[in-house]
Amino acid sequence: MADTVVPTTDPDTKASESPEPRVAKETLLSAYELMTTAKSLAVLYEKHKALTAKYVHATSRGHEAIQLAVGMQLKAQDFLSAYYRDDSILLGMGITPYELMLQLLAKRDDPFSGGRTYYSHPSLRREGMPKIPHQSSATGMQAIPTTGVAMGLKYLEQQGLSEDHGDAPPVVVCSLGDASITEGEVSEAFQMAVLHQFPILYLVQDNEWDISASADEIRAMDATHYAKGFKGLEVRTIEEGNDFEQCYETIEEVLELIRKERRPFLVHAKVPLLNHHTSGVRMEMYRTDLDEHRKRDPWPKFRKQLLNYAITEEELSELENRVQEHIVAEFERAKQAEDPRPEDLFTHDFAPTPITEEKGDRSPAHRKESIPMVDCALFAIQELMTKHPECLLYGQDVGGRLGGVFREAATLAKKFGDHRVFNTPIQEAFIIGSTVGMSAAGAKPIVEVQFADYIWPGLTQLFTEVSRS
Ligand SMILES: Cc1ncc(C[n+]2csc(CCOP(=O)(O)OP(=O)(O)O)c2C)c(N)n1
Ligand SMILES: [Mg+2]
Repeated sequence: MADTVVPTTDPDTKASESPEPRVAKETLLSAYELMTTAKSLAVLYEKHKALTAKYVHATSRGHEAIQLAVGMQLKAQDFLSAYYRDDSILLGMGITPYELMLQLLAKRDDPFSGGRTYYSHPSLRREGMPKIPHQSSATGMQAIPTTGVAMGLKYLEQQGLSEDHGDAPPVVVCSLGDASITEGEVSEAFQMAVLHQFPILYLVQDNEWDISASADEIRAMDATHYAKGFKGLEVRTIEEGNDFEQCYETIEEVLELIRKERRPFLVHAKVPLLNHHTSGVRMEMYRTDLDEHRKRDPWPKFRKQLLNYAITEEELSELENRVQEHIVAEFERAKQAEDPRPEDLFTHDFAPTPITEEKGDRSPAHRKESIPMVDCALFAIQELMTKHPECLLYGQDVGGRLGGVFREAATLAKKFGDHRVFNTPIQEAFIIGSTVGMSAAGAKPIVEVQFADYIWPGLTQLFTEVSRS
């Protein structure tokens, strides 16, 4: 590969003394192929920037090792919230370079959005792959809906309503940048995840940058220290988030624990940022630390490790050439792919509703007395909860002790149990935004915000996440 210094085998290591890899060799070779692909995509997009920079995009360059470690270990039953820099997670779970390019170039066949969203803004419901609910590009906001997915999974498990996946029940991965976790919404999500012990992994990729603002300007602590305030959130810090084997082993251990013990984890991986923030915010404008970050490039590090494991130079060069030829050919193909048609504006709009006409009588003759509105709401919720075991109610003070400040949930907790009707902390953003994830997991949440005035702290979730889900 022309743009990289290729390290050679450690001269002190003879073939007969090659150390044994800690991760299976086939896995390492697949990961190397994917890492080479991710790196080559970034180089290719840069080479063709006159075209590609018309479409805003960020690449995973520098973050590949930790992302592949996650993507390669997700299962079809899992859920993922990918960040805009996570093209290596997508490659790791089986999305092809051609599919990524279709999104980059806003083509009609972009599998995520039919050409509507930026590169690496995925949403996916495909047989055999983890599900990715649609989310906005407002940083940190995804923590709430994604934690809602884990809350939904846990609820369905408690009620005996979940699908049987044997010893590998689903997990949820919520990917975040180091700067995004200062958003208040992230703290609401962490609070609920630890309070109720949800099966979720918060993956924080720490490159110490927030566009052009450096870590020391924008936060008093890193993710590892921040997480310490959330009792019950177990943390793994990966100092060398550029080391594939270390990342793979840590993620393997953590995912297994979450699958088994159904509780939240945070993995904090320290990584270099080797490409532009995005195609429009270019590194040469403000980065003075590039030489230091380049020393931590995961690609040459991985290559060197493979040579030490007695994989030959010829094998690696052959693989690299194959990848290079493939992505160049796929780029030509993607450029020729069809653009969206004008009429596509009206596709993927709203799901068709089965309810198209009003039935029944709003003023039945036999009903003489009027019923107070609050009772109507109570009876309606009761009816829904009786009919649908996947239906639950949460909000402030709706739990069994009071049953709502207007007694609008009186009797419900007694009838349906404390797992189906419960109090939340004072966090309207979580109450509203979590419904997105709950629904994606298959639950039917009904939530309450106590007074109209208190809806404002949750309105962002309504606009950024609920409206786009
Ligand atoms: C709510 C919101 N505010 C601001 C932005 C603009 N923005 C886009 S990326 C970014 C930096 C995020 O940094 P980090 O989370 O560390 O991710 P990195 O790009 O470093 O991988 C910002 C501020 C946004 N997308 N959403
Ligand atoms: Mg960052």
